[in-house]
Amino acid sequence: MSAGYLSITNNTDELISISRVESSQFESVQLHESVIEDGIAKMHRLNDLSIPANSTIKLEPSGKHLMLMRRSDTSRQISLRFYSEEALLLRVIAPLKKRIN
Ligand SMILES: [Cu+2]
Repeated sequence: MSAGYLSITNNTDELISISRVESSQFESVQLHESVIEDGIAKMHRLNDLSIPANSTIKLEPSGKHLMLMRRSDTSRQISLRFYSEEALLLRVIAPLKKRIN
């Protein structure tokens, strides 16, 4: 299992909601949020990711992130597609890194 971190900027005047993320290199990609409950770090699955008009959200460790499950190749680059309902919003190519903490 891998985690995906990135910043996404919405430079339109309308809220954008990302409802689905896909990668042909993983069996599934989920939107997650890390929270602390009773002193224990947990992750929740999110149904979507809202980016308010003219703002940037950060997917980062101990916050919202992508959970990339069951990888099906060995490439050093990960290709991701972000959708709002059926509309493709964004394509991202990201490097794969070893966890450093
Ligand atoms: Cu997660």
